[in-house]
Amino acid sequence: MIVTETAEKIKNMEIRGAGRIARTAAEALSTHAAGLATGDIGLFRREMEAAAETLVATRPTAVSLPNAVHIVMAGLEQETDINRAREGVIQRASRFIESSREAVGKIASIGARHIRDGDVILTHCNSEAALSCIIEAHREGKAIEVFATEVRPRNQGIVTIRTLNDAGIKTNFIVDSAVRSFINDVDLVIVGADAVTVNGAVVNKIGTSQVAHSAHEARVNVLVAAETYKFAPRTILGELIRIEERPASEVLPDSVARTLPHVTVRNPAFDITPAEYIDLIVTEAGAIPPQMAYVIIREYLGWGIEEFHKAFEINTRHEE
Ligand code: RUB
Repeated sequence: MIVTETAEKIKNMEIRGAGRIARTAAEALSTHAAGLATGDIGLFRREMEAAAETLVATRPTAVSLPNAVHIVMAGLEQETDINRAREGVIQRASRFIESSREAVGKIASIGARHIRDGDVILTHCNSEAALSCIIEAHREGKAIEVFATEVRPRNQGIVTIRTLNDAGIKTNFIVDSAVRSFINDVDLVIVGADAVTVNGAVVNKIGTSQVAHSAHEARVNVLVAAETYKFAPRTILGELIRIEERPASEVLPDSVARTLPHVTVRNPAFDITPAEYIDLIVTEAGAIPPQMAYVIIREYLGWGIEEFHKAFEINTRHEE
């Protein structure tokens, strides 16, 4: 039940943002494992795998979700004792949730070092990791000012400006299309990530690549704040990150769309910013140039090649 409810909330974006999605999925797996009233290890494993698949299938782009599920499920296949299997899931989930929170704290202090006193920062969408850097710089006493975008169609910018306002940070709220008009007033762009590929490209909220392109043209640095579990191991095997396309009704009410039979609404939720438009990716393991993404995948996620293949198969099943 908890798995179905959580999956629904992730799908309808009641729970959103790559980090929060990952932690909530881990929590749901833990609660599910604790509540599975069976002494049969085979059945336990099958139920857990079905729950994992339900969660992973909710939103296809944020790699934090399959990575978190992979971490929580690791080793379950080899486990023969039901109690150890249950306990293992619960412990891995709790460790993941804790380390995810710690990661945001580390990113905040590393990211804040890249923000100077007097900087004007632009952010797009609502990223916990990106905002943590901005809030930490403010907490350290740096006089900063922020430009925050609206983020059509789901208006995550409202959540961002509430958080910035609550922190007492001077903030300008602008529509997405005003970024280029203001980019020359900006010293630094900071955004989050839903996925980072092996070649250092960053997948984030639709519009991020336009923001980064404008920043690149204006010689404004672009910093991405991303926990290591947002790096996408499967991209080593050439798998592309699937960009979620959400319902047309988020952009245009059905009543209007019905009157426009020749019009198709396109609503991709994310886009891809190439590595050359990104100056630095701040992870909990340190700030790296995007070209070093491979090192994070190898050293910090530490997935073996067999695991890549397995994850690849799971994903192919979802695509069918
Ligand atoms: C959210 C989004 C955020 C990243 C990172 O998209 O693109 O920038 O998920 O967020 P959506 P965080 O609203 O569609 O989920 O740093 O909080 O993990």
